[in-house]
Amino acid sequence: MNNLFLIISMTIKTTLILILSLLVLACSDNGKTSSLNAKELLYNQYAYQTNTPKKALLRGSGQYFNLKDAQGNVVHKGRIWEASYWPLSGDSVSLIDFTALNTEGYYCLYVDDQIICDSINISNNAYTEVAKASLKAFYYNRTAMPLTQEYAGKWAREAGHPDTKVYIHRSAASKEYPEGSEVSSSGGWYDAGDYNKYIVNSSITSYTLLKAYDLAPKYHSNLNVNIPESGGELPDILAETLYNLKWMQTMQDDNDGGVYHKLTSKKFEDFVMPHEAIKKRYLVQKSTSAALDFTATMCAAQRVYQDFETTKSLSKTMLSQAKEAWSWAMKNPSVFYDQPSDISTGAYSDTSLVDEWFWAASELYLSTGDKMYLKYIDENEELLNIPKWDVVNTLGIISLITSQAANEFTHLSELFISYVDNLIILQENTPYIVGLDKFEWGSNSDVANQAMLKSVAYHITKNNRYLNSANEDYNYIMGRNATSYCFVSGFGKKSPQYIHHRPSAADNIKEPIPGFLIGGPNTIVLDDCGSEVKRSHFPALSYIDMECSYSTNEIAINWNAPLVLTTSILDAYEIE
Ligand code: 9MR
Ligand code: 9MR
Repeated sequence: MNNLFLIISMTIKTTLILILSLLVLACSDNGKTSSLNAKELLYNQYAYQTNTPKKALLRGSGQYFNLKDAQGNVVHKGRIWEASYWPLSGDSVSLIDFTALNTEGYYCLYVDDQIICDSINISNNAYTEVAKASLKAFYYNRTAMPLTQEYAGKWAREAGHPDTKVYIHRSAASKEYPEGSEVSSSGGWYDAGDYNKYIVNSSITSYTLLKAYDLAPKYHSNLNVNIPESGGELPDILAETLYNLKWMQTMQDDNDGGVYHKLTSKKFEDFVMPHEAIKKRYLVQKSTSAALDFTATMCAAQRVYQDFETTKSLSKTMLSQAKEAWSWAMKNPSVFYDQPSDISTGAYSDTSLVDEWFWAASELYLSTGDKMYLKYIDENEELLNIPKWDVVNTLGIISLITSQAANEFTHLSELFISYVDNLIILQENTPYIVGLDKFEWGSNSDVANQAMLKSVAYHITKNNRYLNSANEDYNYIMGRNATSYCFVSGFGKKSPQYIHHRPSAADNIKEPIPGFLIGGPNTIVLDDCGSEVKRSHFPALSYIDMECSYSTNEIAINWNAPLVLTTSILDAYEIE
């Protein structure tokens, strides 16, 4: 009897899995054939900014399109060009260009007189709310303090992880702090959908937010995102970043200047609220990469915070801590992070530190003016690339070429601009108008980081071409991509609902916490939701809005920061 029941239930389960797989397959790789006659518009689902290029993409064919306003008047007509195929998405799309339409409003798009979409928004205000929400997202990821209703609205929650009592892990034991010693290392942001805090990733994130301020100080001085510090001396973006920097400062061992790589539980916590995640936490191994990234970030911070009364003296401490960390790295140049066997959380390990040396030396030079650092800048110069947690030399270049010492580094400015020009060529030659030729874990952050480089290129050259190109990256993120999702939680007609983010999953609130950029499509881990959930093998399409998909649907501080930078720069330069 039991066996019979088992066989029947297994048959039902297998049939269900088969149907589900067929459905998923039909919506992914085979979508090409099944949607041959269906037309789908891929577009910025939030808003196109007036006076910028406005492009959408059509899946499926058509001869011509027109746009009608709310009264039903045709306000724009255009031809639809032949579709082009992209091997990374496995489908073909045609360009729909309505750049010439510059009147604010909501429009309906018709292809060959058939309605395709009724909610294209053209607005003078296409960036502000996204800039604010993506910055506010950092507040929602704060550790060690309650999020009150006044600031967090329905996402108010109890404080999690005070981290006033964490333990020295075996890998971090020293004479002064033997294994098991209790220390305090409070504050900062959760890294991502998990509850740990990692120096390497905190560094690039904090730096990027500081750069967003540095490129548009006036804009940020007026941007209020309603956090507890709003209205104080510091602009919100600097107050928010300081919340994390102060935690980073506690990660240095003041006996030797070394910096612990991470503060973490041994294993990832379950999907529970922060205050319910109470596994013991540890300071784990000092590393050279942590020391160098810490050096760079503290120097960049020192130069920003020295201009404010309330943080003047703190900024001096930041610089002396940076120098201590640099000295430690000089004495310990090859201490690569090596994940201890009893720890399984994020590793952020890196064995190629040329770029970290370059970045740290660049920032030290800018903070001290000491020519001895020039030697390290010269020795460690590398080719430009898209910034990432383990590829940071471009951050050093950005600092040098946007600094008062920029005239000493004109060759780097030239290299930088020609690198960005090539990104634009790639973007212009890709059917999806995005400069990606591969999809990594966090592919959306590669798009956002490209937009950051273009924002910097605009800052240097004042050539609109760079802002227009950054704007195309923004349009990709807001929905004009192969998955047809708007990748920022809380925005757009179709956006992620089940992000891999423990508080969003455990809070019993239907909507995910807004303002988070999800990692986005890639094929690096295809079975994070189990082998029965099939994802597309085409990397640009390989995304699933399920909580289990940590490789495509997680959020992370280092992915959000370039979105803050780009949207705030696009917004600022509209009004400045
Ligand atoms: O939740 C974890 C996420 O933050 C990480 O990015 C990811 C990759 O390291 O791992 C997630 O945790 C998963 C673990 O790796 C495997 N078991 C399931 C965990 C939760 O989905
Ligand atoms: O962003 C990281 C990505 O480049 C790596 O391929 C991936 C696997 O190691 O880890 C990502 O970082 C995760 C970190 O390890 C733990 N917190 C969540 C991060 C985002 O997924």
